[in-house]
Amino acid sequence: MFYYLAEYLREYHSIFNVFQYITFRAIYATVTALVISFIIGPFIIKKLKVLQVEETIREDGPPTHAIKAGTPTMGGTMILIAVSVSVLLWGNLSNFYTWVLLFVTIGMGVVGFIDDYKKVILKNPDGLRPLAKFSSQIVISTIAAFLLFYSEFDTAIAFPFFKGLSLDLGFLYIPFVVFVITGTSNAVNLTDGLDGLAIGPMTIAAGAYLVFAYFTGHMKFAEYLQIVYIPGASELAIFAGAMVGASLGFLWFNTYPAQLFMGDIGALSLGGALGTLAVITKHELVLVIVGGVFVVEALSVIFQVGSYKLRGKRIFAMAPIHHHYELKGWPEPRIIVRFWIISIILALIAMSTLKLR
Ligand code: 57M
Repeated sequence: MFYYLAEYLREYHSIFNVFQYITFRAIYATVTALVISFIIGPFIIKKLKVLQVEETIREDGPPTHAIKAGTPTMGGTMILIAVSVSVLLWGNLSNFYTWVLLFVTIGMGVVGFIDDYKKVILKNPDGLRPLAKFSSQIVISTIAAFLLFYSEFDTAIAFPFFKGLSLDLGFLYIPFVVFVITGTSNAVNLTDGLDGLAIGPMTIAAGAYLVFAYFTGHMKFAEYLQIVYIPGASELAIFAGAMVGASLGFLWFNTYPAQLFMGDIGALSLGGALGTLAVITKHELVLVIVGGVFVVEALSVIFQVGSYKLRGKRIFAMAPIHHHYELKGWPEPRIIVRFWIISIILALIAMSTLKLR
């Protein structure tokens, strides 16, 4: 909105030109989403308590979680509002990629909402059936993949660290995109099991993708860094900025001991958004590094289930891996902050791939 308003107002004063700059809008999209979260956070927490949208803690989990019973959940609503309003205010709404990203974020949010609604309001502990949940995620990411494919999006994937090495997947790019978006959405959901554990690495990853988006859509920087140039991708820096702001704002309330959980509505949508950002900025494989914490959490479940099925033995005391450390006796804040530290290191390594090629 401000982008268009400024286009009109700059006839009257050159100061309004500043609203055309992506860097300026990305910064203020971040600040706006943060301020929105601070303003609506307390109100949402109060409302969720009144409506009794509160977490029931599973009895087979780590015993330290029992005191978390009754914590308001579905705080992802706040994240979705903060991101969407900020993007609508600061984004250039003629940008096709912004709409693809909004579609995936809100679409995954709807799937998460149905799951949460069944669990929390209808008191059905199983929520949405796994097959229904998974197929809805596949449908959303397939639509996104087709939208990109038919907009003649580059179907080659670039390899970090190897200059000029890329692999054109052609039509196979569609299942690849579906895998990246659905996989990230689920990996973030699995990570969301301790206060601030998912939202910390999410803030850091969105920050890294803000940088990737800016460079990928900037012809000169893309040429200088020898990365794929995607015209229009810079605009996603505004979306990534809104994600950083909304995530920090949510962390304010979700930090240990949490006053609010994000629920599936938050985890699935943020994960979907991160996967889509990775696809459109052509930094899909780098996501394995940037989102290393999410990858390890998901792998711990895959290995645990695989090992149990094949050998009848567990690898971890409990999966996902954060539960393993809890059962080993690590205090919750220690696990959380150490995972954040690892995320920061991984994001720095990922960003170094811009030069190391
Ligand atoms: C969601 N949800 C949290 C909260 C959050 C296949 C299997 C590995 C699936 C996995 C699973 O169900 N994962 C998906 C995990 C839950 O958090 C809610 O869910 C939302 C995210 N979807 O926003 O609303 C609990 O996590 C804790 N929590 C916090 N702080 C937060 O900020 O403390 C969440 C957010 C909350 C709260 O206690 O209630 C969850 O963990 O359930 N299943 C598991 O993770 C289970 N693992 C397991 O069964 N492992 C097995 C096999 C299957 C691999 C094994 O190791 O042998 C564990 N989770 C629980 N109990 N709760 C273990 C048992």
